[in-house]
Amino acid sequence: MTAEATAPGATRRYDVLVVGAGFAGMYLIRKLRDELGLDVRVFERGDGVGGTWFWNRYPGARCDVESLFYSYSFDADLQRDWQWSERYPAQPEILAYAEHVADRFDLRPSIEFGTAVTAAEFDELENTWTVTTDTGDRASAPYLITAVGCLSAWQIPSFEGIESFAGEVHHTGDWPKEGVDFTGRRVAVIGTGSSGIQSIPVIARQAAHLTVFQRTAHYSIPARNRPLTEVEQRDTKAEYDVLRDLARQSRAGLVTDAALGAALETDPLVARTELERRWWRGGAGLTGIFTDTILSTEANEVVAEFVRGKVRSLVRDPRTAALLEPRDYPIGTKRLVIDSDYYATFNLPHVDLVSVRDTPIERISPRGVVVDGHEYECDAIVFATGFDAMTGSLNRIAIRGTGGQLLRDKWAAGPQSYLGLGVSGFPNMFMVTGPGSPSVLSNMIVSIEQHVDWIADYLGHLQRAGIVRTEASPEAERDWVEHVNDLAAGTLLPTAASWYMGANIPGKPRVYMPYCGGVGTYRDKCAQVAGDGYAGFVHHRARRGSGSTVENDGAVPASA
Ligand code: N01
Repeated sequence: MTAEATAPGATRRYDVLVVGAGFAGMYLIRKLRDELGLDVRVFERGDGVGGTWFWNRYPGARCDVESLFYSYSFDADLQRDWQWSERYPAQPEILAYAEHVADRFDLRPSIEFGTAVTAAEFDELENTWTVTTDTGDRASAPYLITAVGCLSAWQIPSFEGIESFAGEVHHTGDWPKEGVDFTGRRVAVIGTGSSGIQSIPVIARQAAHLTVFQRTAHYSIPARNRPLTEVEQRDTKAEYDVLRDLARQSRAGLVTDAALGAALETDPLVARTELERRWWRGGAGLTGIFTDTILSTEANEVVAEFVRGKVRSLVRDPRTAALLEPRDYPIGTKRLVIDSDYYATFNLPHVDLVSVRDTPIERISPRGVVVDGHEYECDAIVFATGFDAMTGSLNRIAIRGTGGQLLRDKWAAGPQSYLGLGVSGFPNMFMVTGPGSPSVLSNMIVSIEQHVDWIADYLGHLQRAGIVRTEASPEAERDWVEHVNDLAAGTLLPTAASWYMGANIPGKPRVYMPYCGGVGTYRDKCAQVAGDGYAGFVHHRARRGSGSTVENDGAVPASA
């Protein structure tokens, strides 16, 4: 099918509208356009592909998933041909990979760059979605797929006086393309999550002086990043079929070492040896060492205290070390950070740490950051203050479903979805890695591929069956939300004031948003739903004349 020719200003018609051209939007084009033959239109607010990796160009930006696995698996030639240079890929290399994929599969003609979707509305008579963009254009299609990313709506806290600051202001999630030169300048970094921890050592190498403002000390593990050898690449690629499959069935979309067992039942010497081994190997394997790290406070403390010991040995000044020791939440309940030289950076004479845990930032002055009456002068402020995660990028679009209901209103008390894929009251709309799916708790590319494959299979099914409208049933959605909440409640995960909980945004409801039951289990559940004729979705078939008939009532229980 092709878009109908339209007069200027008229609504253009397609088969599928997609919001976002990150890894999800790009694979959607490949799947829906090239395999199903659908006319797909993607709207992307950036002027290039890559999503997260298009925007997050801050110094030191690097993925915490190993490059050989942070890559698409859908095309054997692509995964064989592309050469990664390092164990953990840096942002420029990931962006180059995204651009290569866009060129290789000729994806760009399906994308409208520099175009943000501001509104999307479902027409109940026509069973179509119409989107409006910031350029005033309108386009409509039977299906709307959001591929907006989970960490795209960056946020700067509303500090008093912020607009009075005379120097430069940057947010890590909206970094200038041309880069920023901090040579000889006094820099303040506010925030010590993944973005802060990755950028601080690199900024420190340039800046004349660096002041880091830390509210919560986070757990950070050395990445031990290094160049990849030819042999590693060749051998991994030879085994890709098996390894990718294991990743798809795993907990986090990664091939990892098995756990030793429960922490308190493991011989302390064996436990310590394994903790050391994983620390020295680097990467995120530390929290997976015990089966109960995320389930029991005592077990968690074994790993947490091990990391604190490392902080004490890496940071020479005992007062600074004490501030950097993470104590405010169980390890693994906020995103574990993978760093390069983070703790050692605080041994440099021109780097200072200011704790704003007990005395918050008072205001921003024309000359710097004011805490407890003291003005820390600087020439530039880097806000590494994170994102309105998971729901922010969806809620900023006025998405209206049946009865004119706004998605952001429906989600006022927290996101509700069926499988993180569909939302009751929002027919023919699918979310890639939406809240209620493993998404941010997993290797995102594994989860993206699973969602896109599932959605594509479903669209194929709908077409073949002559179904014109599908929608998650309220019962299936309620059961799924309950299941997602129950799973989280059985762990330590909701105990941290994390962005997973919406705790970083004032006024945002505190709900544990991702599904924490594991990628493999979730995948099986989605396959089971499809196998049961898309149980939990209500289907309407086309009928001659007006309206449509209901094929099923979606009442098949969404048991988990
Ligand atoms: O954001 P964050 P991020 N005053 O929300 C602090 C992914 N990612 O951009 O912890 C003072 O984690 C806030 O303090 P606190 C990854 O999933 C991945 O770093 O709320 N401080 C915190 O220290 C990650 O988890 C990669 O007390 C304030 C920081 O700002 C996610 O993106 C790299 C404050 C925000 O940390 C988000 O990471 C980068 C205030 N008023 C990002 N408000 C990799 O792949 C907030 N803060 C490696």
